[in-house]
Amino acid sequence: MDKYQAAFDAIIEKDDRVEPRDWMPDDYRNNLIRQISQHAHSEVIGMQPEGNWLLRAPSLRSKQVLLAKIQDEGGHGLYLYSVAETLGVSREEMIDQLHEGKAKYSSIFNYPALNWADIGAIGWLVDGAAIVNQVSLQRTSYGPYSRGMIRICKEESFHQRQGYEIMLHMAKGTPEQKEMAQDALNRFWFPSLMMFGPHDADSAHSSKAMQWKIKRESNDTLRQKFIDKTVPQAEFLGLTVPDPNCKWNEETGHYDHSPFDWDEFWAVVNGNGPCNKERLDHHKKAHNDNAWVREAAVAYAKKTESTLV
Ligand code: BYC
Repeated sequence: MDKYQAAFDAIIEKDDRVEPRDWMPDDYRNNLIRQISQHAHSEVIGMQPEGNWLLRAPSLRSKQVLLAKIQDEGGHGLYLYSVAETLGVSREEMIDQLHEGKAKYSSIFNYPALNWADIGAIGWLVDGAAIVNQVSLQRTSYGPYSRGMIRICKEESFHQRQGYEIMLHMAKGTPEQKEMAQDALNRFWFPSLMMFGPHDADSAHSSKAMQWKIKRESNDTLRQKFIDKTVPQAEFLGLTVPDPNCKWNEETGHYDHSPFDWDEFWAVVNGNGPCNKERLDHHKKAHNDNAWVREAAVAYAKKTESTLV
């Protein structure tokens, strides 16, 4: 084995972090670029369903809080694009791959946010699922990704509370508000569980990613953690998880669940969800409309550089 591979293996073995200056196998680098760029795209595309409700927030306070949350998501996208850039891919390339349909983003953002209760469900369930995944990724083997996750998780916990607060108000509000909260939970429950990806046996990248300690826990382990944390939160709200088989199992020490509709999952992942086209079209339009900002920034940087010389 050559000395570079041996040095890389030692870092992984010792649970140290791989840094951008370190030699790493091409497959490790490419797997990270794939996952981190998809993660970044998810943060940015994920601003759309919530952004749709900014001008219809029911109070000034809720509008301020939602605005802060959405800005955080944009910030997470920026940290993650920067992390991916340390692996030798440019932001332009990543955006092109998104626009060409070669890079994915989380399936959950292809579902519509139909009303204010959905904003609660997104913060509670979608950010809640993201936290479970991202807490695990704080220990990922690539240093810049791991450090980015630590900061992102701090912000995500505020997001989860923002959503849970909305759900609490609605679930304890009028019967109509409670019905809206229940309806939002009904629609977002299974799509949130599918954020964790396919079952372990069908997860193409998991085995290598776990070996390299990019992923520290499997898709199914994280999904189960999320279910176990979230069902009692639903009970506290007086709401019912839309799964008759979701019951505490004394033997396993976990909640059971029904099988998932993987046909729906793959349809959404492969571009045929309710909002895939809308989300991508919106991103492309914003990217093209704002090209002048990027051009101005580059021109300014060049001018500053020539003044300095
Ligand atoms: N949606 O081998 P697998 C947020 C793809 S945003 C779409 O298990 P892997 C927020 C997968 O990419 C935070 N595609 O893959 C923002 C692969 O396809 P490719 C979102 C999915 O990578 C705004 C194929 O299926 N969090 O919090 O080992 C507002 C096979 O899967 C999905 C992240 O992005 C999916 N759900 O594991 C509110 C977490 N699942 O690449 C909130 C970072 C799987 O071969 N990502 N696929 O074409 C990860 O942790 C991992 O990539 C996953 C999948 C666990 C998602």
